[in-house]
Amino acid sequence: MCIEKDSSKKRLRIAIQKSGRLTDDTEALFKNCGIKITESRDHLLAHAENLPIDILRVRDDDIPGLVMDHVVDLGIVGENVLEETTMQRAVDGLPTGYRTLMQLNYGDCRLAVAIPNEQQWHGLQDLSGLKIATTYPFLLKRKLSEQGIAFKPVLLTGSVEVAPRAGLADAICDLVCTGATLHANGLREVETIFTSKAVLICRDEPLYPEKQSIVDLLLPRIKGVMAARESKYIMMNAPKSKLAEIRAILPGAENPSIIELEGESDRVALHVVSREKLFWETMEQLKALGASSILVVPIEKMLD
Ligand code: PRT
Ligand code: ZN
Repeated sequence: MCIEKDSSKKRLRIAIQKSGRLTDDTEALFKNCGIKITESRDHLLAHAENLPIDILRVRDDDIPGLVMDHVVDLGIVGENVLEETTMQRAVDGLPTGYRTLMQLNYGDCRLAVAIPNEQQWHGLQDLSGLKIATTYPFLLKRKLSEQGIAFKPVLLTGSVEVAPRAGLADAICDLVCTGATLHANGLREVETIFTSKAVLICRDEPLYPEKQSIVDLLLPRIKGVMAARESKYIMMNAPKSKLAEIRAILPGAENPSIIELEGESDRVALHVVSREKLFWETMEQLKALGASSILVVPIEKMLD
């Protein structure tokens, strides 16, 4: 009992989605942050080998509540689920406190209203009095009541996109990523209700110092992993006379390193980290300015 209590003070507990759209990216993020977990995904509770971190694998819908009820210290969940659950819990009189530590660079989607292709659309007012199938009644209600629109929610936790064809609803409000699901079901997207990404959240009370120090270690690592994913290391040889023009077209680049090229007085090597994607068009512009041997290399880790 004593040991259990002690370890709950020292080991940081993080809830993540057990199996779903956030799982691969979350597991990859942890791996790139140097968190070593050998236990398979079937384990509800996994212990990191090299850091005092325990991972709790659960359904995404349970993650906000686990953080708000102080069962875990941190959680990774989509903002859509977080906002919806917060509103539901407020109505149920349950605790709703949490802190967002960081928005992450995956899990992108939008909650959107879609209607059958053949139905006309003039604006949100068209939804007045309609039956709308959704898993997110609170987010939808918040948006529509801002416009003074009353609707009839049809609560579905899955297969929302078949509701109009099945005669259960006139429209739907569901998560969309590529839009392929809507298209395949004869629906068209007409209004975005909420845009979402995965977020790292923390319980709203101070953590034990041991746990806080792990969070302090983890946050710069997560930032570093995300920055690395979005950055590229660019190398090229270029004429000295064009350096200013070349630097001007490199997106989000910091000061480059300029290196002498042996045996060449008018050309140098230029190395730079670019914080944005480098498109073919930019590479072609660089080439037109006289750059050669242009290399764009992925970065694995980054610490500012
Ligand atoms: O079992 P568990 O409850 O944990 O998982 P789940 O089935 O409830 O959630 P899951 O794994 O589908 O999604 C987890 C989170 O990923 C969501 O809460 C969002 O934050 C995020 N996310 C990102 C998405 C999508 N993209 C997404 N496209 N969640 C769901 N979808 C579904 C959508 O509901 C629709 O059925 O994908 C379909 C549409 O995709 P497109 O690409 O055809 O538009
Ligand atoms: Zn879910």
